[in-house]
Amino acid sequence: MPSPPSSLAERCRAQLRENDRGPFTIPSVHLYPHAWGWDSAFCALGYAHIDPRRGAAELGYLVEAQRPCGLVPHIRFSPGETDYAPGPEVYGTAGDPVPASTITQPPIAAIAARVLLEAAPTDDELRAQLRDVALSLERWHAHLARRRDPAGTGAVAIVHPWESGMDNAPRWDRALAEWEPPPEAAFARRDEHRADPAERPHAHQYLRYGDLVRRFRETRHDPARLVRESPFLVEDVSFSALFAWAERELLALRDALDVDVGCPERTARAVAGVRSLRTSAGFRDRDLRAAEGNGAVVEAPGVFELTPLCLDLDDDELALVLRRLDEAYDAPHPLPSLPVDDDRFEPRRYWRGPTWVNVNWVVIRGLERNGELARARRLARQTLSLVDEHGFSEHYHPESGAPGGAAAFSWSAALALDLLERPVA
Ligand code: 2M8
Repeated sequence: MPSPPSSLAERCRAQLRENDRGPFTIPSVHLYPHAWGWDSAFCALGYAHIDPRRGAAELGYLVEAQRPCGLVPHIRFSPGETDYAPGPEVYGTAGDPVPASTITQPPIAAIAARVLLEAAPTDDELRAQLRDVALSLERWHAHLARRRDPAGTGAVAIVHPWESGMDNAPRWDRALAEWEPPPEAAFARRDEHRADPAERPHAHQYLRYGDLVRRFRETRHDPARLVRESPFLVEDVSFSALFAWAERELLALRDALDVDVGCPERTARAVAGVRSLRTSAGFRDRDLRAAEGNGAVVEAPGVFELTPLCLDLDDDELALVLRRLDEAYDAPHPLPSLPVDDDRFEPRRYWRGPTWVNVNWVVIRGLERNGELARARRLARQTLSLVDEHGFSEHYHPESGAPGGAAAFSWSAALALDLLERPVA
């Protein structure tokens, strides 16, 4: 007798198990063989509904790679794994005790830690694990507040598009065009052998990604020099919004775990930083290296502009973000990463059009927080049917729903599981 079809929740659990490499979870066997910062934190949110201690271990593995300055790297490299570029030799960390990249990614870990704790609040072993993690997160958050706010606005400035997690989004096009890298900055790509080049960033973007990493290696990863010398320095709306949310969760962990982390003034500053990025068109990044003057607004829209929903918005702010959500990000399979009527919209190319489960998850939780329950439920339903019908893909065509990028992708499974297990109220 054929076995009955498994439920979506069972398939989510099985996908995470399949990508589980013991101490960490690979984003996908097809393209990403190491531990990535925000991917691991999203996976931990899924493990909250399978085995919270396993989720805490995922965060523990990530923060073990913390740099002396407090930065938690965006990649912790797996020893002996060479099928990804750039590897630790390009970052100049191959000889380190824990080879890792030297740039970061949106700090989701505190958000995941809070959900893990809520899953098993009286588990002493879990609490001990999370206490250790929280202390590392405190150093990371303090680093971001101190080192990544060169304009003193409270918004977080990133030094590389990879730090946003939305690598080739149009929002970075102008800033990347501001300087000409030498041809020797190129490194041999490995992604195009394993994925359709029509879904990946262009060579001119990779040349700049490589040039930034090369320059950072030359600064010997001094955090002050990184910010002073990087030709790319942009206050990032989504990074700043997620940081402000993570700050709130770190404060909650302080009370719940009785551990010395979090700082209300720092959290308030992070929130003010996001608010400072508001324009009449919507929330927009600010380029601190723009030729036309320090602090020029980056006019390019993108789904990142909805992420301030994870703050407690006032009525005007909420109305602005909801207007943008309804007007610009409607599609048969929302949310497109770029408005479909934008000239640069490419429905299959990575962060220039496809729908991403992690962004949907942030927007759903933000709508929920701001009392927009009907919208939150609708987007959760649409997101769950997308993964149910098309599998755990890295991203999806916003018009047809067709899967794109790497298959068997961890965060699509982990976050679908979270939406199933913690349904919108
Ligand atoms: C993508 O980024 C990496 C570089 O960090 C890459 O293209 O090789 C992004 O989608 C990023 O957000 C994600 O964390 C990473 C792994 O899934 O892949």
